[in-house]
Amino acid sequence: MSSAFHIHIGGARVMIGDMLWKLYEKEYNEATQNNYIYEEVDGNHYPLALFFDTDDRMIHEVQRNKTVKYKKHSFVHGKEDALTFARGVYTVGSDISYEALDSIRKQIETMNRLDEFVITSSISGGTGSGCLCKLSFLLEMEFESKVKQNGFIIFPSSEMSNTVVGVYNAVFSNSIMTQRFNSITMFDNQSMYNAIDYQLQIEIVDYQHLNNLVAQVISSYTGIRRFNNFDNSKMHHLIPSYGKMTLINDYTRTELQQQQFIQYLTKKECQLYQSLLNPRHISTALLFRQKQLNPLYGQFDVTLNNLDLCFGQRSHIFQCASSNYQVLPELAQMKQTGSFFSNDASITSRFKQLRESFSSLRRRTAFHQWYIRENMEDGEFSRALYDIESLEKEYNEVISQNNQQILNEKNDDDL
Ligand SMILES: Nc1nc2c(ncn2[C@@H]2O[C@H](COP(=O)(O)OP(=O)(O)OP(=O)(O)O)[C@@H](O)[C@H]2O)c(=O)[nH]1
Ligand SMILES: [Mg+2]
Repeated sequence: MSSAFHIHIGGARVMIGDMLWKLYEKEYNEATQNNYIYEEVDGNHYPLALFFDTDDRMIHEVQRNKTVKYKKHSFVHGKEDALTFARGVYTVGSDISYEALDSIRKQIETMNRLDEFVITSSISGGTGSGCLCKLSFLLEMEFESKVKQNGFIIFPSSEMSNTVVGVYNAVFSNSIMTQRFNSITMFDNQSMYNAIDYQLQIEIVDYQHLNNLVAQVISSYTGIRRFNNFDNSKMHHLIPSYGKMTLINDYTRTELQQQQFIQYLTKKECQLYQSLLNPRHISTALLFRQKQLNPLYGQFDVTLNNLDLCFGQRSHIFQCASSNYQVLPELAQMKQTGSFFSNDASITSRFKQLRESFSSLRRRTAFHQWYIRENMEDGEFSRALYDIESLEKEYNEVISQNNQQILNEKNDDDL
C-alpha cells in the first residue's frame, strides 16, 4: 500500500497543517484509502505527519487541538524563530533539522511503501525557507529520488510583506526547490485575499480563511488517492485555483452547471498566485470534486481546451468522488468544488518581481553582511539570482513562442 507523509515547516505552515488535518478528520469516514495518509492501529488513526518549527508557539497551539490524535513524534520544535534563510540552514535550524529527519524515520519505519512527501512551507520566513532546504537535502540523502518531494508553498506577496528579508529567503529556497522538488504549487497571501474577496462577502478575512483555502487545495490533491486511488503524479510546477466557496448564510446560492463551473474556476480571479499578465496555460489539471462521479466527464476536455490563452499539452482531468467538508463554520458545504492547477507561463512576471527585489536588497550591504555572518557564501547569492533569472527567461521564451504560433495561425487563416 502506498502512502504520503506530510511535513509542515515554520509558523504559517504549522497553522495550515492544523487546518488540513482537521479537514482530513472530517473526510475520514468517507475516504476509502485512509492509510494513504494515516497509520491505523487498533481502531485509531494517526496522521503520518511532522510539524516542525524552530519556535514552539504555533506547535503548542496545534497540540491543544484535541479533534486530531497525533503521535508524539509528530512534533519537533526549538525555542526561537530563525528569521533568515541563513540561520534556518546553517545555525538555528541546523541541528533541529536532523531531529526532524529522525522523527520522520521513526514514523515511517512500519510503512511498506512511501510515495511522496507533501511539504508545506511559507518561504518568506527563516524557518519556512532555511529549514525547508536543509530538511529537503537530508530527505534526498536518505531516500534519493525514490520518494518524491511535492511542495505547497506560500511565496511572498507582491505588495504586502512582513519582513524586509522575505525576498532573500524566498529566492534562496526557490533555487533549492526547483532542483529538488517534483512539483511546487505556489500560493501567496495577497492573491488568496483577492480570491476570497471575489468569491465571498466577508468583512474581515483572516489567516484562518487563507489557511482553509490551502487546506482545501491539498485535500483535493491527496483526495484522488484517498477517495479514488488514482495516480496523482502527473502534476508539476503549478498555480492553483479553487472554487466555489459560499457563505452558509447566503440563501441565494446556486450550484453552477458543469461548463459554467469550469469557466468560473479557471478565471484569473480564482487563482491563488496571481500575476500581472493574463494566464497562459502550458499544461493544466482539473480536479473536479463531488460525491457522485459525473457521467459527462469526457466533455470537460472540450471546455478546457477552449479556454482563452490555453496552449500546449492536453489537460489532465481527475474526478474525486467525495463530498465537500468545511472546517470553518461560516462556509457552506458545496455539492461540487474543484481545484484547477496550471503550469502558467504568466508566472514570469512574478519571477521578474522577485529578481528585481532581490537585486535591490543585494545593494543594501547590511542585509548582505547579516547573511554572510550566518555562514552564507557570496556564490550562493549569485547562484540564486541566476536561477530566478533562468526561470523568468524560460517562461518568457514560452510566451514568445506562443505569440509567434498565434501569429502564424492568424496568417494562415487570412490566406
Ligand atoms: N497563510 C498564512 N500566512 C501566515 C500565517 N502566519 C504567518 N503567515 C505569513 O507567513 C510568512 C512567514 O511567517 P512564518 O511562517 O511565521 O515564518 P517562519 O517560517 O516560522 O520563519 P521564522 O519565524 O522567520 O523563523 C509571513 O510573511 C506571514 O505573513 C498563517 O497562519 N497563514
Ligand atoms: Mg517562526
